[in-house]
Amino acid sequence: MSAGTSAAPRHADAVVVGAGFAGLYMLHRLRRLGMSAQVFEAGSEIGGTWFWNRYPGARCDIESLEYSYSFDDELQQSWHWSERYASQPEILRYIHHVAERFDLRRDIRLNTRVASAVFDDATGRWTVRTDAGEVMTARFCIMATGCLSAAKVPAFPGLERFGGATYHTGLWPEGGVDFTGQRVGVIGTGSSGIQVIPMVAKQAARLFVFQRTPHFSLPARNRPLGPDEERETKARYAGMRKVARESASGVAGYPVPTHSAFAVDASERKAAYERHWNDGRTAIGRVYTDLLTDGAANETAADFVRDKIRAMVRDPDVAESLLPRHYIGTKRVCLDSGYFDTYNRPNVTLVDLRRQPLVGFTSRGLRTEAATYELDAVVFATGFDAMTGSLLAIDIRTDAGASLREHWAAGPRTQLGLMSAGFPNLFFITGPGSPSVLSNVIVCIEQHVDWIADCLTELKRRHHTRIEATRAAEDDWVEHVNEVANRTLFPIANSWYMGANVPGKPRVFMPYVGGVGAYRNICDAVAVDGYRGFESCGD
Ligand code: N01
Repeated sequence: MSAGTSAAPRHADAVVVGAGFAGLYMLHRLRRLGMSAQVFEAGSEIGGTWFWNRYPGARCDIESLEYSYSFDDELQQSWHWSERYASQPEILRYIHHVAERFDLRRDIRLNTRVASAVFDDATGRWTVRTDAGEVMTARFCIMATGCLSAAKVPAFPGLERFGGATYHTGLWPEGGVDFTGQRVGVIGTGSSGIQVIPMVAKQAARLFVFQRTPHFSLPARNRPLGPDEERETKARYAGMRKVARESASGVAGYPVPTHSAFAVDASERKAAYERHWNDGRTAIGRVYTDLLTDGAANETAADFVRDKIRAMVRDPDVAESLLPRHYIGTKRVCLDSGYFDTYNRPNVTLVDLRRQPLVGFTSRGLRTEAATYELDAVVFATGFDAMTGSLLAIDIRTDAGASLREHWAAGPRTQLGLMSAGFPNLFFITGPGSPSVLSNVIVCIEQHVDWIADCLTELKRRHHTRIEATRAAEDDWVEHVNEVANRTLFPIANSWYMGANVPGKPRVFMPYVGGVGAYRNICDAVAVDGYRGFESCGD
């Protein structure tokens, strides 16, 4: 049946929404369970985040040898990474390689956005409708929609009047963009802005960076990956992956803190931060045990990085504007290649929106309370409706009248980030309430996919067809997620982790901050206890 027809629905054991890292591995596992599956992907190609975020400078902030699948040893031994931190094109090539290697494409429908998913209690099946009108039913519906895939352009006054070109980093045109000779504005200085700004600066005639909140960023110290380093890492891959799975962040190479920042004197602290700075990783918040729980401890690291920024930016006034004020690590720490040095270029101007708030667009550019800026193009590096945006964009409901949008109206509610009470056989991969975005997400994806696959195997063993989170377990988990977050400095920051970047979004800390290894143990214990907090039955 072709998309766009109103022919009879097709049927599969499972529908998977999204063909990024999560959807591809889920499909592979479903096949190995002998289940039929259909993956729907809105993009014109597979890759998820790494398909959409193809802006110049896009690069992973976790080392390539760790930011990759671990489920197949031959795959991890045979794939060659060329750089310490892989660029977006290289990661996309890897994803394509995986799809070919495991023959995944034949069950993936591209250019197809899922519009709704409705659970029918009588049949125990989900009916999934695409925006082209195709209908498919499946026993299980698995959301592999990604945590950062609903790109967000704020409602800037006058945007519709602007005659120049506009781009969002998370929806970058496939053919690329040539800014040569242009006057370009970039709005946003989070991870995406910090990566794209140095690249645009090299090409454009003039670049104006419109910054509302400065972010902490550390030098990536990216470099080609030497053959010895690659060989040596691959020789100990099994052990390294195990350490990553049991670690707090899903990264084997991150430091494991052993004592408070105040257990050592200021010069020793500075030396430790200096080593970290020179090392080129983002995990500065993991140097001491209390950096993310104690404001005074945190300030020792934050001040260290602020001093580095002052030293890198020649104009002291510009440097002052670039100094972040939040606790370091409570918003994602960025990893950059020449970001702060970009402000020393004669063709780059920082527009500090805290000093001159943005009024809006004119037909020819942007206006602040202090000046107007004529621009040929504007890049929105303004982020995403994170964690819930792509899920709630789909109308997910049951025929008994439950709606996920209503259920999550005051913030996402899940049991372990995997399921939501009232929505049988609906799974989330790296859903809210799981470590996901606070970690090496591929480690979390593999853990969730494996957990779901084991759960489906257990259902089959029980001759059951339905599983659902209980309301009591969901309530307990939501309370636990909040309680653990409230022991840290995270909820203080106006971050997208808190939903603070989307007007009207409930202010709730969405990921689970208890650590990847600890979380895995909880999920495993739940399964060993006969899927405690879930109820299963036959039709
Ligand atoms: O988005 P962000 P992102 N007027 O939300 C500004 C991952 N990622 O796409 O902070 C003016 O962090 C906003 O300002 P403020 C990573 O997890 C990873 O950069 O709201 N400015 C902020 O500066 C990351 O955390 C990689 O005051 C406005 C920026 O836009 C996540 O994706 C690379 C505004 C948005 O920053 C999201 O990063 C890229 C307005 N109305 C992304 N609205 C790597 O692996 C928003 N802003 C390296």
